[in-house]
Amino acid sequence: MSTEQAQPQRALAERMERSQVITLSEFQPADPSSWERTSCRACLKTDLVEVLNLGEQPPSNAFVATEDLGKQESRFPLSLRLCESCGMVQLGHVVPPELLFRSYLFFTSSSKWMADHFGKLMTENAAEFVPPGGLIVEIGSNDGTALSAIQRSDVRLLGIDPARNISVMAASRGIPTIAEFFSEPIAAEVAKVAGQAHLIVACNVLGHINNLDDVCEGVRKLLHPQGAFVIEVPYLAPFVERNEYDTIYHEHLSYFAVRPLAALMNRHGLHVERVQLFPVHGGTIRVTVKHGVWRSDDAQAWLKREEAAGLSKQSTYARMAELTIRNKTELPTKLAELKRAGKKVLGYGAPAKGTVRLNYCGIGTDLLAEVTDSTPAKQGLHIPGTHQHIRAPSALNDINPDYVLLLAWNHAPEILARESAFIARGGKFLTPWLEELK
Ligand code: JHZ
Repeated sequence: MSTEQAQPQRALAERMERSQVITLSEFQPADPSSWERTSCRACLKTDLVEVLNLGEQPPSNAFVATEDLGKQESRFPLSLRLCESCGMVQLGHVVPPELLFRSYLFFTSSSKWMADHFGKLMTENAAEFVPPGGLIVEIGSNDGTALSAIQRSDVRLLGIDPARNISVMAASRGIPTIAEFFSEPIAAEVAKVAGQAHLIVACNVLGHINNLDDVCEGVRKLLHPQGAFVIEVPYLAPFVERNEYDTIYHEHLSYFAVRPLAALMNRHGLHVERVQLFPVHGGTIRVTVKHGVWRSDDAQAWLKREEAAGLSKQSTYARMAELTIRNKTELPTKLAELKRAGKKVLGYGAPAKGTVRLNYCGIGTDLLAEVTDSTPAKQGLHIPGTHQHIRAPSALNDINPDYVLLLAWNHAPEILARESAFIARGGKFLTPWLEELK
């Protein structure tokens, strides 16, 4: 960061007190081209092999306005690589983060279940690690949902998130937010102005960051000697076992297992202390990291399990590639059959993963005309690439479909509970892997 960009940081402490959005640099129009990364994000070696290729795809959250439907959309390569040296699974190409994250249409508050999950994470970890007067920093704080769950008035809160539109929402609910990408210089500046943090939280954001060394250095400087860095990331094991290929998109640069994550932390004087598994986003690990370089018994046990599961073997991903290719035929075939049988189908949810699934499988508006989504900012727009119109959830009653294709499959329990009336009148929920849910 240039000195010029660092200037406004002088006012950081005051603006934190006034819960304002803190913008450290002016938005630079993004360079619209992607670039290929040839070294591993975790160990920096160049032993990367391609294990799955989804072709050229549009950015999954680049929803299209009706007036822009005729215009050309950007597409970037989407290929998954395995590091044969440390077992890190990652994307081969990087789309400029300015393009993906400055204006963002995913809101943490869009799922009550997730909001409760993150709220619990914050309150439990604040109770365990943060003394009165302590600082809690959230990297990728989105709309402030998680931080605002903290009811204690004796701690200080700070969010850091590059999305300008969402930082404003967080600030309006009382969460001071630096509207920037987390980086080592920003972390160092926060430590200087506000002191070190007893708790740094990063949920579903580490995978979005290309330069993980920079993040770890920032955390090393910002984290109090007795503090904890709590990370949540979708876990590689269920990703492979359940073939969650639709979670491969340009935003997700890394697909974490404990082994490469622990090695990465060790390179920066940090270590994995505790690992917990949660059934969110198809299977998520919460990893507690602290200062010091050693391997906890907990981390060792996870490493053994990962080895037994073959997570760093190419053959594991060959099976995943087979299932992915099969889904590319089976899902459109099923939708075509339903259409021929005169059945009405509506998509449920416009998550990033829905964009990947529809584009990779080549499902256009002929096979699936519309989807619903509860996020007002997505309603009225169209899915990138395949152009399904996104409607408010009330469309379910207007259209009264025979089948609902559950694109937001990770929220199945919450959605099925909400749509019990639809199920009671004979409506069917179909997962993208063609399972009928009841
Ligand atoms: P959802 C997100 O991916 C965002 P996405 C992010 N890229 C990330 O890293 C991963 O999670 C892990 C809607 N919805 O959570 C709201 C309904 O319509 O699967 C959302 O648009 N009705 C940071 O985008 C979408 O579905 C409902 O009842 O794949 C869900 O998106 C509910 C519960 C949700 O995230």
